[in-house]
Amino acid sequence: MGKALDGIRVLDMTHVQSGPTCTQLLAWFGADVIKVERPGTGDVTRHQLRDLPDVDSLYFTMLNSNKRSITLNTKTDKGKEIFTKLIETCDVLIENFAPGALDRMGFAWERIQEINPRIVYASIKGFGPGPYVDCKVYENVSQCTGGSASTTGFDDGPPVVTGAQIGDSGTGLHVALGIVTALFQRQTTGRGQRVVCAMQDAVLNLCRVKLRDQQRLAHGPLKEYPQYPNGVFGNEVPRAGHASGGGQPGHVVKCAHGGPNDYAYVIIQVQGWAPLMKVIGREDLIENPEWATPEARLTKLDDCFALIEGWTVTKDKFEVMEILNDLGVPCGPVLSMKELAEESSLRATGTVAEVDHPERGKYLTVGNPIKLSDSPVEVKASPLLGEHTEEILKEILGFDEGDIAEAREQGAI
Ligand code: CAO
Repeated sequence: MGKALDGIRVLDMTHVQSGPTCTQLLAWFGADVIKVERPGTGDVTRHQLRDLPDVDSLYFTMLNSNKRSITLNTKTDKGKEIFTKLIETCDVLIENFAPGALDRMGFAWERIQEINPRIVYASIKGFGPGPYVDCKVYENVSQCTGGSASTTGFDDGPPVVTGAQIGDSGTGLHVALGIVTALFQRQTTGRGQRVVCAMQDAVLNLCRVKLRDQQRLAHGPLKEYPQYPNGVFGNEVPRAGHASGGGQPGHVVKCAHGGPNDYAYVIIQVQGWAPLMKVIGREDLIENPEWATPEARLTKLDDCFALIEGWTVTKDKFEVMEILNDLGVPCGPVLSMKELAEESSLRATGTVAEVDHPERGKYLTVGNPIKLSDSPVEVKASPLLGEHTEEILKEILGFDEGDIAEAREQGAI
């Protein structure tokens, strides 16, 4: 079966996490992704956090599957010549270097357009235009500058960064949409365009509900926050602990066994109150006016969840899920990475996939979470450094053995 992005060729100058997540998605959807890496070293993550000696790290292999790798020093004359030819034949160029790096190589947007007016040129940076435009940025920096850290954690503790890589992988997702949208518009205009996404902007977009709350603060306390009614609200959105960001109160509650992840998250919808009280043996509170309505419960949400926890601690988190799900109460067990890796339903859908790598052997990765009915995804191994250099030069640029030897002599590949 064909793939959604068959025929689209991506010149991938990305490294570390944010850019590679984007191009991995494009590769899964069928694009021919050509990863350009510096000869000798390649993407820095090949060597970072290695679990096995002399083998590409899981960091790299889990972000670069289904791509081809060409080594190319784009700072040499021959390297620039090859890079220019590749730009001519590609539909997309993407990079996430420190600000200005591609311009310093001699490839400003104006020059790229001259070489190929149909190319979509995407960049990821830490910040958009403004005081920090020239700064280098990593994941946790963007979580701090995009509003996630200030709104995550507990009221009496410091700002907290999350395990979800919303700055890197979150921005990669945004950029993938930008690229596909630009390719769609190219069908009518015939022109490529510039796609830029700053990590600060992507994180803020994901923290949209917190900017909502910042504006609500001007009109009174945030009643679903744990600070209400006894705590103090300042003039900035406080950290909400485990409180649900929506209008439906929710909280983590302890379950049986007492392990670090023996918890479940339970939400009290209006219609969930009666079944919840019934299952925990407090039918007396179902109609009690002190407890029966969301308004009445708002001032004692801690008490509500303490009551529920009194029941959940007697049950396994999976039992809690099963029982409450049957009652239509939204809830979920807190799953560890070990449990997720072993979860058979995620294996069945390909969201967790086992991949065979020529040097490392079998390893687990997160497959494509976006499922298309007409574009199946087979997760393949990441490329070895420069694995496809000759293949790409021959197949795409028509190089012969002599041309390749010359490029090699000049240190370009
Ligand atoms: N041939 C020749 N030179 C190459 C090359 C190639 N194939 N690939 C990269 N280089 C050069 C770059 O041109 C750059 O050179 P100059 O400094 O002379 O312009 C140099 O390698 C280093 O690139 P860099 O500055 O991007 O790398 P860094 O390790 O110093 O910074 C990072 C890394 C991530 C902080 C920075 O790239 C950045 O801020 N990127 C944008 C935001 C981003 O994506 N961050 C998320 C990363 S994941 O947490």
